[in-house]
Amino acid sequence: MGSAEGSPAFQTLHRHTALAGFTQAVLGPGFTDPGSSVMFSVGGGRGQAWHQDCPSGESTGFNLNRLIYPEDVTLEDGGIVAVPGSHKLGRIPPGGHQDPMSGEVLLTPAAGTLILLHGHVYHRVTPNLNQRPRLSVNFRAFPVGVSADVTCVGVYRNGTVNFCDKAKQHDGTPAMKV
Ligand SMILES: O=C(O)CCC(=O)C(=O)O
Ligand SMILES: [Fe+2]
Repeated sequence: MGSAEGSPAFQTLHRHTALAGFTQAVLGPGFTDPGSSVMFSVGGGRGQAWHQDCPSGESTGFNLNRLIYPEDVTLEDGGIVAVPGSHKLGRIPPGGHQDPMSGEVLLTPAAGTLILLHGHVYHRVTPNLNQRPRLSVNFRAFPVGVSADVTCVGVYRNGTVNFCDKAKQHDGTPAMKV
């Protein structure tokens, strides 16, 4: 993961009027979108374990992922799997990091695809079986009044990880036990 904020190409994409329009349609006016992240999921990697980007609890704070895929993503590269409607189901239940969940949907985005994903939705990325990295760009947005710090704590099936305290790790390594 790295910052691409200095790149004119990323700034153009980040500030694209269509992206702002979609975001405003979902979040309403006054949203913030402070940064961007580029994720290289290494070839032969373990994907990303089931997670929610932030705690769902009683708080209504959440992030909106705006995921853009610059290259075709095949199942072998690592599909993105999500459970529609799960942002209303509370904390992700305990279980295996890549075990199928009821109602899950698999997406293999073509180059240029934009996926809007509520941060409380249960989601995972399947292992990259190829030797080339899988690429995704995320311009996270936050509703008015919600700090970007809301995503400090990622929620996994068997624990949580505070990414503001330590380096990001999405490979299914057991997180802090709850
Ligand atoms: O790379 C992906 O397809 C999903 C990444 C993800 O879960 C996230 O950025 O929160
Ligand atoms: Fe995520």
